[in-house]
Amino acid sequence: MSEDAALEQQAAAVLRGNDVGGYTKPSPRLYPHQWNWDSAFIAIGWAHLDWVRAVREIETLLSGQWINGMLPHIRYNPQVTDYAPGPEWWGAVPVRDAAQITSGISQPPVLASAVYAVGLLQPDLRRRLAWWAQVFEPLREALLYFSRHRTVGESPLIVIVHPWESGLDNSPRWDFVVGQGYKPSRPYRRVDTTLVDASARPTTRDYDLYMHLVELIAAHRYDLRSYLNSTPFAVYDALFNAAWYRSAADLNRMAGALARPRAFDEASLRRFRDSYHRTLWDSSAAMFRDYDVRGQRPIAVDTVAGLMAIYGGLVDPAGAKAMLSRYRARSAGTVLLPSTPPDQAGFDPVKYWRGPAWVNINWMLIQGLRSLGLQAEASEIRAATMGLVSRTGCSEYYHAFTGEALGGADFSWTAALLIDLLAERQLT
Ligand code: 2M8
Repeated sequence: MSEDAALEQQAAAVLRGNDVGGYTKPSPRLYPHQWNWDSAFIAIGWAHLDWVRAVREIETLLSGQWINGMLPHIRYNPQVTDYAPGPEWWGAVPVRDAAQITSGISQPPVLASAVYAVGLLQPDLRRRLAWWAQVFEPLREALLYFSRHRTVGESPLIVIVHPWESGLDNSPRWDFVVGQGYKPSRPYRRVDTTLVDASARPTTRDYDLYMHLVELIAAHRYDLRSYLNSTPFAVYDALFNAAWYRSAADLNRMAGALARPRAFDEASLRRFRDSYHRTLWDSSAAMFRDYDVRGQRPIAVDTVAGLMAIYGGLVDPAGAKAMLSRYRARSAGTVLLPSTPPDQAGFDPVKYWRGPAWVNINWMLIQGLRSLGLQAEASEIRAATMGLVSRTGCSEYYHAFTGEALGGADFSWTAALLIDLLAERQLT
């Protein structure tokens, strides 16, 4: 068997091992429920192995959609109790299907882009279009939720309200809030540090903030306008907003294929793109930075989130090349690409989103570079990513300097996106 075939088999076994029927656990014990952006990435992997199973993954995820369109970050499996925080922290949530139990915040909106990619992997045009037609409205509403309920004043940029919404939970970008010492009013438990070495997970101070924000947001029944003045955490996240923009563009592509009106008109997308540049671009860092909406100031911390405009299609090829080469120069001596460059205060090569390399982030950059026609740059990151996984397996993340496997083992999005990268290699 060739090395690629063996890798694919290994990755497929990870997905099958984490498959609980309707959804795929991100990892066997650490993350037993269904996560929003995980399932989007996971569906792309499934689409190569079993297209019907990919569709099922997304259907199950969409069954947790709220009345207002929000797609929560966790859809809880009621049979599972060894994850914290459990649903009791979120209280009653307005899910369309009252039988579903979810968290009360969202995650980077990559789903519409994943649905576009999964659809393209269905060669039967009628089946592809029939499925896109079925999920089009829920996807549009999931994106519109942010424009309707998560914007402030005139800006079309989207406010995230919890570090968990960023997907990059303990990124040094959020240290300015962690440092303020917020704590929840009630004791809470942690399961993660009983499963993974605490040195590779967020700190107690991080979790104190996470649980404080859960209490605050739940107490205000998930209405940003009601708690905006009392939350310390309301930010324009560069990755989240880039993901929204790419999803909006991909939904428009699906609308085109379905001969329907566009989901988002040109003028509103242009306004979004202009605001993204005006509010988030930092010329000294040569990348985008997040913005603290409460403090009305940019967050002067550089991480890989600042490159995600490449994934979003928010920069031109020359801009993308310049951003990437600057980031890579700052990351000399690391594996590709660290989640935080080593010269950034707060960098830690082991700790979760503070330095280690992640396959989903690399994969997103590869997609963006390819869309911009930067094939050589995309190929280099793709080879490095496949190298990381082939050396140490489908891990959650990888040590920024050594590539050592860290976090949860048998990690689903790593497996799924590896399958996608392997398939791309066969094409080229
Ligand atoms: C991590 O986040 C969860 C909370 O949502 C956790 O630490 O328990 C993050 O890496 C997040 O981006 C990811 O979606 C989730 C499941 O893989 O794990």
